[in-house]
Amino acid sequence: MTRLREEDIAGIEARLVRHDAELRRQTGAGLRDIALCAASAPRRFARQLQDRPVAVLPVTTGQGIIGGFSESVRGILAFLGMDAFVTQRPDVAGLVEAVESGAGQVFLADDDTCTMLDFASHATVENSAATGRGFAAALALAAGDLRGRTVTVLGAGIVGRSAAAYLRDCGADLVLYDTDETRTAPFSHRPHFAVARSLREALDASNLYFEATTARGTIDVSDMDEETLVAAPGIPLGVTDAALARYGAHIIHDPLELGVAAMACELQVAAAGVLFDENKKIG
Ligand code: 2YC
Repeated sequence: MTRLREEDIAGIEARLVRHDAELRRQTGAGLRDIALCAASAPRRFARQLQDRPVAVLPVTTGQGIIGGFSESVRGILAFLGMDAFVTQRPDVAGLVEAVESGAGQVFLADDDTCTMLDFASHATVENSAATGRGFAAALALAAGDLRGRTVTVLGAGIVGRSAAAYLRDCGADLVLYDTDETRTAPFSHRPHFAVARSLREALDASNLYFEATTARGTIDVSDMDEETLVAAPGIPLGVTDAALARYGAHIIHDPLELGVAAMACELQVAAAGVLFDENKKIG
């Protein structure tokens, strides 16, 4: 999992309104509606997001706290309409504080796992898979009807594979490419999936790109035109500066917002689903 740097997330809270407006221009939907699509959540869940406080818990293990990370997560959750706060203390003391303050959910991340948990339902979500669905939902909204269209997925890690599954459910055919062939091998005989043997072949297969690699400059200005759409969760951004300068409006990217928003919406759906089932059992 790529570890964000302080400079990657600086200014997220201050530019949330502007980023939401950019997402609306690119996809027709704002951050929260994209996340609700990623979670396959009925519109009624929009209300569900606001029912219990969420504690964001700094974690000092491993490489330690990333300056601004917890505050950025809190800002994103608050932007979705959730009652979110950062605990005063980190680690175990922070968890005690979260529980004692009546939080219904907690968001925390160490160097290996980034998750959001719901106490009542025991539901959990994980950042990478949710990020894949968040960016895939944005690409699907921007592209319109994906049935019969091909999407190229660059990078077949958890994010890329999660996006590929979501985009397949939207009716797309997928072309996957990864430098590590063991990651794409499982897809080579799956209907509606193809594995590209080179980056060039993958880029030539479509003008809808999902860039989920850890490489820089995967997509260049010569790979794009006015019809191209790119969803790029990869950190660092896998699009060259020249491509960004010329086609920035066609490139959906942020370091944390869509992933956290998708996690939050998926957790509400999962938690409500469990509680709904339990109510059904009780009923
Ligand atoms: O500040 C803190 O609490 C740190 N322990 C947070 C470490 C997050 C490490 N993970 C990442 O930087 C990225 C994020 C996009 C989420 C997943 N990986």
